[in-house]
Amino acid sequence: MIEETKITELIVRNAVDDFLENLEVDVVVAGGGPAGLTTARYLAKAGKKVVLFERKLSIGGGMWGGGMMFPRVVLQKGGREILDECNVRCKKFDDLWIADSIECVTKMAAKAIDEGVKIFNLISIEDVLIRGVQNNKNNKEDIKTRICGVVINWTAVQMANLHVDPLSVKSNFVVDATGHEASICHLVVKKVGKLNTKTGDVIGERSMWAEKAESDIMDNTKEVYPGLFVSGMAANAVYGSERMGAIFGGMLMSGKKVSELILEKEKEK
Ligand code: 48F
Repeated sequence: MIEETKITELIVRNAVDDFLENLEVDVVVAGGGPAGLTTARYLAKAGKKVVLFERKLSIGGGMWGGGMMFPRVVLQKGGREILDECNVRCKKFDDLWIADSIECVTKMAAKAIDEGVKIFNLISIEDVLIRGVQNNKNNKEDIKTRICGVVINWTAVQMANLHVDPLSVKSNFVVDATGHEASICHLVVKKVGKLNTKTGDVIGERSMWAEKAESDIMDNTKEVYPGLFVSGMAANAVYGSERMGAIFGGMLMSGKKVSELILEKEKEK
């Protein structure tokens, strides 16, 4: 017999257990687009406990729509190699590859989940946790502020503009993979302090120049505030580089790079 209340109980208990298991993690990834999914996958593969929060109902960000809703994305060699690991089929044209954007999102997400990434959808990061930590072992007075987690709420609460207090998740690192918006960096500037950009602010992305944008993104992928890294389009938006349109290699390679930077930092600890 199928009892409605049993269905309810199973759903609520299971979801709450999952939530409680992820209150303290190694890395929080903000945003489930191509950069966030790649960052999260590599970190989980390296054995880190990773939780990814996606504001929308579906993960995949701007990848589903390909270029102007033609469901294809273009990649260079480095991006294609990353997609190969997710078994996405790519066709070669000279020194570029093309892939089906729907196949990309579904297979990248499946691979990330298989590696152990915990994805929560319909949750928005609306603030960060910040603490003072001792910068120098020998000097108790030398304190620097550091991001050490996120403040979250249901997206539906935000959309309805309801006055409902949020909850928090602690992490060693946070990755802003929120795309063009760079929403975590914006809120850090507003509430916490200056980023390590030329102006201390989110500089904002420039007009389209695919080649330059794809090369700049690798330099822009870094720690932008203690404990906070940027990955994907957010990196170019924060440091004032160009956008690239429907070529996605940079998103994937940036995602991979940020995972390597975080793993190096973890070793230093
Ligand atoms: O926008 P998005 O796909 O960013 P990305 O991974 O890739 C960029 C490309 O899609 C494309 C491009 C390629 O040339 O330029 O635009 O850098 O994915 C960002 C995700 O973050 C979510 C948002 O819904 C999207 O799915 N997001 C944004 N703000 C928040 C968030 C937030 N505050 N909390 C949780 N998720």
